[in-house]
Amino acid sequence: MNVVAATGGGLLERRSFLRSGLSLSVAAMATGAAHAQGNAAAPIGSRFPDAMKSMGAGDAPYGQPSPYEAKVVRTESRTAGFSVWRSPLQEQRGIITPNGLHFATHHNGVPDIAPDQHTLMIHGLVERPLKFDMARLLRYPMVNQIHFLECAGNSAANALSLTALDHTLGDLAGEVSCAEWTGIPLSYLLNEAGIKESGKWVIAEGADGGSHARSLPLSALMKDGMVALYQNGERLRASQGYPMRLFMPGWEGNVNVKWLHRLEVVDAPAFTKDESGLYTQVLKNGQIERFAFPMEVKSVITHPSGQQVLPQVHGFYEISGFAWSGRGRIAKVEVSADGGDTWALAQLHGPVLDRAFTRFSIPWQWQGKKTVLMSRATDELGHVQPSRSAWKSRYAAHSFNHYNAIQAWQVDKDGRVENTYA
Ligand SMILES: Nc1nc2c(c(=O)[nH]1)N[C@H]1C(S)=C(S)[C@@H](COP(=O)(O)O)O[C@H]1N2
Ligand SMILES: [Mo]
Repeated sequence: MNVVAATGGGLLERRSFLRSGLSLSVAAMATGAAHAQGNAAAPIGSRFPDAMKSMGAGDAPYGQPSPYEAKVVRTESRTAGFSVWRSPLQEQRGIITPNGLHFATHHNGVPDIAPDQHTLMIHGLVERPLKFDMARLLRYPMVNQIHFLECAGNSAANALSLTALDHTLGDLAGEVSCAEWTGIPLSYLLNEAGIKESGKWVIAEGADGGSHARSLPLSALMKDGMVALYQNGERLRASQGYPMRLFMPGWEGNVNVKWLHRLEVVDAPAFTKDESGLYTQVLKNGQIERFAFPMEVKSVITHPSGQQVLPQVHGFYEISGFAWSGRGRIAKVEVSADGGDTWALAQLHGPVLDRAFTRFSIPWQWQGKKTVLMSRATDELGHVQPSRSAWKSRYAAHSFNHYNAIQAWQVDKDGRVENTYA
């Protein structure tokens, strides 16, 4: 890939790192021995680290993260029964969100549902109303698909706050995750029930306290909808809708009804509270935008990102992050290390999947100056992430759903990284 070598902000051609590791980039700079020292490998010590000298501990029936990673957790914000758990995106590599770190939004808490008590009902404008218990559902053929899931309200703070809040990436934009979902294509179940001519929409309802419900176009459900039963190879977490949820790849989180127990085929949307109140947007001209299902193209740099501190002044760093689009694959990600004056193409790390996180990276020679890092993703349909001001010009001042503007990080002279509006 051809990347502009050393753009204004010190972005490098990808191969420059592969040739020489961390040291050359530093040595090549006329910054003196002190910095090269900082990058040198530690001296080789004893061949026998302490852990080799005794018997190890026992293990647990269900594996847990290392106790040394105990700080890598979701963070909660809660108003009455409504709680949001944001994923610490800045701690993650690769593209799969570990199940324990998957973000979550619960409008009425997490219901306790025993699978042998739970059923899925399909009724309404169908030839044969059906009720499936778990044992029956588990016999259907299933598909495995890796997809992101993003709350429509992700990044609301950046949409609403007049000044950029100094938060971590997870706290700013952690209402998105990416997992392998395994389940039954909804078309199998709907076809078995037999849709009547007049059936055009489906109301999906969850078995939680607030009767969470959304209306979805039947045609889209037949094409893409899944009743998801597994998440990254194990049964869904309670937090994600155990024992089953609706999954619609690329669509706003809210329609992915958790603890799914009922699908009613109808001829028109129901205008439930969840779609008429919370999950609509007001446009600049005052018009209401509703049923805006797909999440738009977006990207975030995971490192360096908010509240991280670059461990040494001047030197080599990898800039890396996630890009995703609810409309298809990521085509390219550009990175700027000078506040948007110049841009260079980042490397996309495969697999580049449809409606999934794509990992990107680019080497960077930080020159020790105050600067602003940004990433800008483009999807295969040509949609490009807008600037914050372009995004704000489309929506009313108090609108915050579907925020996908470019995330900018200011790097201070002392290496501290902070959210900024560029
Ligand atoms: N039954 C039910 N389904 C629900 C919700 C809920 O509160 N109840 N929250 C929705 C919202 S707002 C989002 S963003 C996604 C979040 O899915 P997750 O918690 O698995 O990340 O679930 C959706 N499905
Ligand atoms: Mo959401």
